[in-house]
Amino acid sequence: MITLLDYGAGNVRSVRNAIRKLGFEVKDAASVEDIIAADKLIFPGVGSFGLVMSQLQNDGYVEPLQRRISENRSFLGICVALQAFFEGSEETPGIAGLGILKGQVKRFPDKILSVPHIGWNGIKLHKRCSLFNDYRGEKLYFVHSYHGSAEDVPEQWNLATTDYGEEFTSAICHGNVAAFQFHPEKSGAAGLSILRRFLEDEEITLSTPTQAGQAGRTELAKRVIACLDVRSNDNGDLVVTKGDQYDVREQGEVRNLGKPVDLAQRYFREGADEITFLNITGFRDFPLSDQPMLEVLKRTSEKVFVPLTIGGGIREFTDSDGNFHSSLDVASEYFRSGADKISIGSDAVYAAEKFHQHGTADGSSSIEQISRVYGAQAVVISVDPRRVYVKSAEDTTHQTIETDYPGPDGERYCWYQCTVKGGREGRDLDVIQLVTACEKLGAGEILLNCIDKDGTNSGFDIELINHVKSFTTIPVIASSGAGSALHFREVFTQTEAEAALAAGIFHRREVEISSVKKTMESYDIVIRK
Ligand code: 1PR
Repeated sequence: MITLLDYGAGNVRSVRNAIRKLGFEVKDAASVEDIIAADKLIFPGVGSFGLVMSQLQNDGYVEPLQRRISENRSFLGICVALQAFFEGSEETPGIAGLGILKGQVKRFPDKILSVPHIGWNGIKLHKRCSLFNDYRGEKLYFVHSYHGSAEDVPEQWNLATTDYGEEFTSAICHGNVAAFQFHPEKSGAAGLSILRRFLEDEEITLSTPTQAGQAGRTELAKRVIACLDVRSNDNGDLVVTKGDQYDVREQGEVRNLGKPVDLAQRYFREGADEITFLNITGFRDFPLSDQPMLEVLKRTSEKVFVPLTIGGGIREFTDSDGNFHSSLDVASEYFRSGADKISIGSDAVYAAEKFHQHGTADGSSSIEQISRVYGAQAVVISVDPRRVYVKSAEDTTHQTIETDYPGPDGERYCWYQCTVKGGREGRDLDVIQLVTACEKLGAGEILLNCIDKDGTNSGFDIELINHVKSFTTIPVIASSGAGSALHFREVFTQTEAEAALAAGIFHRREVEISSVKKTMESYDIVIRK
């Protein structure tokens, strides 16, 4: 029986599912006695440092946890739970951590790096540790903006480090206490093998320092993401569909390319680094009444152990009984159902318009609300832009680019207009206004679609991606237009995008994820194998 320290702040379902998948029962810690008596205790830290620590304070768990750790009793912390070992964090100054390790948790420098650090990176093990007996050096999944510095961790605790700009602490271990910055429950088979050792072994054994720490720098892989646009067809069945420039109907019928859970499982098996679900009619339906979508997420997270993002309908809503639901309520329901990140489309456009109108943030937008509780790394902005051609840059107040692909009347300039409601309505906001506002409001990643390219198989809009990349420091997922493995090479060699997403070519089995990765590797693009 494994005891889980869950205070309901995020996607703890995935950890629970991973433990069950490995054949163990899970029980929630409900009292101080549970923290003390637990045979094995897992603490999946989700949310901001301040939220985690104040929740522990409120529940009276700080002292029992410190005692458990000092007595070397079986404990595994994940992500923010590793950061909680330090004295404090730049994320929430003034809030004390557990103080087991000296020093402050720091933010990655976003002047020189894309922050958050999202994706699959390596680890350098500095000791032999039984938790890693079955580990074969695979990359593991990280998602965080803050980190413990390697130099703050004493030798007796230092287990693994990772490079992202600087060398940071990715695993600590002492006695039967361990904590990881990466997510074993989201790191595919490699992560599950580490988790299995923690669950199965009586004790953790640590031995002599290895030379591995002397090895070269670890590298963050470029991610390949499979996207499932989901909606009900005319019979009311939830199906994966795919449009051409957002038109998903063919001879009047919604195109049906498969069942969401089955397809997600297939992509997990085939090596997708992440899976994204977009509830494409979410802008008009109230998602919490859309139980099938929540069910899809719950069932997928039982079988798929890589990150899941869900988008569509993340906004505040008053239901037919007059009950108000904040966008945070909607997002929380998705997180509880197994989402690691939520993606906001239309509502991000409205928030950015308001931000530019008032010149400041007032804390009320969905982005701010969700980011405050779950952290920026859990908030993706899905952008649906389309090109608007102009004869010269002076013909518009919007940020233009000079394009190599002129418009219908030979126009050499264009700007990218943001749309809402699945591309149905264009707004007086350009993509740069959108991403700069959303970054300030607390978004952690941009899913950059392109209506002109969507479903065309003609390749990503490289000009758009470079345009956006030059204005933002948060990671960008290139999307729309992938037609071949070489298009992934193109996007990763001609832009700084951190990830590339495709839908149609994977659904129609025109290109396998493995061949995309093989092609990328042959051009020396770092991949997760
Ligand atoms: O506005 O917050 O409710 O979110 C709605 C979400 O649904 C947005 O993320 C929006 O992008 C998406 N969406 C709405 N309508 C459509 C549609 O297709 N009719 N899908 C739609 C957008 C874009 C991609 C697609 C790639 C790759 N799909 O994610 O999967 O373009 O396709 P390809 O590789 O086949 O070219 P809200």
